[in-house]
Amino acid sequence: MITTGTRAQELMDLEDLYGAHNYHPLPVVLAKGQGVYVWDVDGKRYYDFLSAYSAVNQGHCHPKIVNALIEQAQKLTLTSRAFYNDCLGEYEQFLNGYFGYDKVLPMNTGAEAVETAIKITRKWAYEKKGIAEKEAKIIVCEHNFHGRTTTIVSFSTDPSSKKNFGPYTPGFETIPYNNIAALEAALKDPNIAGFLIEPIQGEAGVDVPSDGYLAKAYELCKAANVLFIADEVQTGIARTGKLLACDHEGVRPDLVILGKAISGGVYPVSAVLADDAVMGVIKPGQHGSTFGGNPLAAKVAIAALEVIKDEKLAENAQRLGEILRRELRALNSPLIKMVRGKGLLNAIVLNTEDMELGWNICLKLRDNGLLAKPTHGDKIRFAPPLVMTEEQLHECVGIIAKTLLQFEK
Ligand code: IF1
Repeated sequence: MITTGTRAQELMDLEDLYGAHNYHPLPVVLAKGQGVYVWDVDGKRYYDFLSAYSAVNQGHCHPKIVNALIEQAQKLTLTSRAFYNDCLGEYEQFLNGYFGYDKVLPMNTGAEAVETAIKITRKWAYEKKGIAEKEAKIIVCEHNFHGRTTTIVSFSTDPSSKKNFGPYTPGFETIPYNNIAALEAALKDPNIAGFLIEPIQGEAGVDVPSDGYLAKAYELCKAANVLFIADEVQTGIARTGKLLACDHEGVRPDLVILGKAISGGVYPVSAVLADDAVMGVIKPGQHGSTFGGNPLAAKVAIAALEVIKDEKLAENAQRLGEILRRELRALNSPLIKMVRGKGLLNAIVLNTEDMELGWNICLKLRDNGLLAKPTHGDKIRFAPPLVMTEEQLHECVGIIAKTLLQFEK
């Protein structure tokens, strides 16, 4: 039964009545986005401190990216890869020049790109490393989040992501995150083909590994002839203060998985980057996707990546992230156990046993004009668009401070 009353309530009721209940959104109904702001259906403005989980690093509806979409949409949107088109080759050249790889395999969603990287790694294992067919294994980390397909949830350690989606895809070994000894031990298995890792674990609550962990892990993988596969879907595209999070440690992954902000949140675009020695295992007809690398995606992604460099968004994320963490720590709120993050990918860990507190604080942040989302009950992610100014950041810290005070006994 659709309840009458506010427009917002009507729209929430429609989702409840006609949509699968695969999400539990914060009760706010958004209708407009521009830069660091979003507006709800009643015209109330909020700071967006989630950035669609780091997909709108360039800010909502960035005019350069939207214009690229509109212009191409009036020419040619989709050809499929059955034919060539006048956008893909130039996009591939641009992307490889931008990130410094030989080849890109274009896909659409982050999970598709992760699945693509898994397929490439397995094929490389059999055809280049010489592992016996069907014996290849990929090391993953506890508390990983790489998407929601059945193969990806097969190696999730989160019961709610995994339960009752079996039977599970075999061929994955799980080790603790940020633990070199565990990786060293796992790499002794001659059937290991790759190590799939988030440079910072986002969904786990912005778990930043120790300095040097990525570099040491990369070194161990190289010594064991194992592919280092960086899932930069959430940490990439300047979010952590460098173009890629691996850049903080000078690590050049064998495979880079990109998504989200590669399109500035304007269109689903993802990609896997690798050099010829790895990407060369994929032959015509062995992998693909109807929309992968379509003209719209190509033009939107070029514009979105140009914005990152033109507006120096990595540098801004680096500078503002340091200010944000410093200011949050300076609040000395009894509710904050820890402030952690890199660039503008941050989270506070709450000092609480109450797994509802994160949600309740986010409801109050919403009332106070800032949108954020809790993860795992006691962590709240703070990840605004990278176009934020220092003045806006200070205003947001004020909103957070005011809100936390409303919960302090
Ligand atoms: C949801 C989480 C974040 C990702 C990494 C691959 C993917 C993601 C490191 C898959 C996607 C999204 C999925 C979205 C919410 C969000 C999320 F909370 F689910 F885990 F960011 F932390 N690798 N993350 O973070 O990319 O297929 O979604 O394009 O599922 O609710 P996708």
